[in-house]
Amino acid sequence: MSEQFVSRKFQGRRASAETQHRLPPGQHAVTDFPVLSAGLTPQVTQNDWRLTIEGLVQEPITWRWEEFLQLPRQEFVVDIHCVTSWSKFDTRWRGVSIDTLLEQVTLDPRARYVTAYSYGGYTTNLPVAELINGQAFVACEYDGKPLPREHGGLARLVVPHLYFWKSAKWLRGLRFMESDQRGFWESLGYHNHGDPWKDERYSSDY
Ligand SMILES: Nc1nc2c(c(=O)[nH]1)N[C@H]1C(S)=C(S)[C@@H](COP(=O)(O)O)O[C@H]1N2
Ligand SMILES: [Mo]
Repeated sequence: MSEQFVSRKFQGRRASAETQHRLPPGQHAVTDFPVLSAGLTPQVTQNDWRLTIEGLVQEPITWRWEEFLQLPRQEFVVDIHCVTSWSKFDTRWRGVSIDTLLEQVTLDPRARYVTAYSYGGYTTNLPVAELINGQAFVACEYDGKPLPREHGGLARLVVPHLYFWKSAKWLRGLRFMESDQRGFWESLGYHNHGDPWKDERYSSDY
């Protein structure tokens, strides 16, 4: 009896040691998928949906839903980290890489920062360098199904290497700019960059 207890405890420790290297500081793993929204869930129909790239581009571009669905999609299996301290391993998405979207515009070389803006008014800011080269995508499927509304459907940004508030739900567009402009949470005291591995949670964490 006591031997079994000891060995089970030992296995538990080993399992957590295996996942420990995937947990950024101060995070714990969850198996459910919490919903975090700073307001009501916008109801955008497929007919009304648009995604725009604008700002420092030669010509802005807007996709309608059926045009967006024509773009090459990829599967992404990534760990996500919310600043409220939950992390979720191996989340499986399908979507369009930001690299694929950017193939269709000519970026002005001065474009160094992006504001991602959403239906409902949410915004978040990112350096261009952290959106490209396979680091970010616009997801329209989660776990083999259309992305649920509460998780950002019809489509959301996913930037897994930064805290999950940077992954704007109900994405409406990306605005490319020369200078950095703080988004919704960044203006309210959250860190401007938000790297979970550097524990960049609040503006005071510099
Ligand atoms: N448009 C929009 N995007 C958003 C948010 C939001 O309130 N509105 N919340 C952010 C935060 S704080 C987190 S942790 C994740 C939560 O995504 P989830 O609800 O799919 O877990 O979305 C981010 N993107
Ligand atoms: Mo969050």
